[in-house]
Amino acid sequence: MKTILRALAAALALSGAASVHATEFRSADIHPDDYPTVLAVRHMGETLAKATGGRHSIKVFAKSALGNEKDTIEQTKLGALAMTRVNVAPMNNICPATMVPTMPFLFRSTEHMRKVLDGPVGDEILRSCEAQGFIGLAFYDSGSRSIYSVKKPVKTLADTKGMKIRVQQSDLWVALMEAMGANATPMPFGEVYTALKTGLVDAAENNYPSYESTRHFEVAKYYNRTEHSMAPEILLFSKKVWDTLTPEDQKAVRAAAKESVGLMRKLWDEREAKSLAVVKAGGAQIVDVDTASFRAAMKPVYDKFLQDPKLQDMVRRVNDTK
Ligand code: BDP
Repeated sequence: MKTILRALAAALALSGAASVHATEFRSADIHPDDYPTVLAVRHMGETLAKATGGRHSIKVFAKSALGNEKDTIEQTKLGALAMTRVNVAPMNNICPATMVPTMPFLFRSTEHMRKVLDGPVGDEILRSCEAQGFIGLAFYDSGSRSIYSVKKPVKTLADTKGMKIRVQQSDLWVALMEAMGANATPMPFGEVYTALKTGLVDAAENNYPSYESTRHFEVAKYYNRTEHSMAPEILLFSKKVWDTLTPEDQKAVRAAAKESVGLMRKLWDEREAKSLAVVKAGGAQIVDVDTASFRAAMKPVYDKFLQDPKLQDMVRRVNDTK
């Protein structure tokens, strides 16, 4: 797979030499066409086309057409793909600063999360991915994530003990679930429905829109409001492709990405409300949780993953953001 990707990257790099002419940047997403992240990147493409007199545009490949998030991150790094929209989780191992906004119970509210990600800490995290071959363009909302389970509800920390819970592919996420006493099973998003249905896992965790769009609510009907993380989405541009662009065009790409954040937030808020209604109508039970017991169990996660003083300082600044 790696060799094929490298060959593809080389071929594209050659054709990329002509990038002063019209370029359609390919961007990947695992979500369906009507999902807020896909709509927001399409909108970004329209803004970019206007700003560059049609020289640059974006084609979004939705529904995992170009692979799961780990694959598209790899392709973006190689320059075979210009952009990808992923959650910060699969970047945690690659770019450690992305662990900060993933940390459990870090943000106090949506407003707090948005303020931090719009400010200097957000910019530092985006910039920190450059050394790994990615231009971090923007963060998108992803609401808060909660555990949804097949057989029994989760009300306190005692209920997650021994539960097999699917997580995203990140060491931090594995530790987070282990701190809850659960057995973490990392796997790509597209495999979760079957894993829940066949009993490979007892539970998964996500926000309302993903719980709804994947129809996971049909197989895991208890949506337990643990709200343990607000890990945002991140928009990544390939450094390899970036370096072929003129400074003006780089500016236009950045501006178009930033401009799409406002629309994304509006679409997100609407979709959260709509998804909640859909899952409830579909039989999901929304369970209230003693979140204090979960919060109290998270210290080992902070201790293990925030040993770097730079990351500790970021968390302190997040906490100080009013
Ligand atoms: C969704 C994110 C998506 C992740 C997915 C997951 O939007 O990027 O891949 O969760 O849990 O909320 O894998």
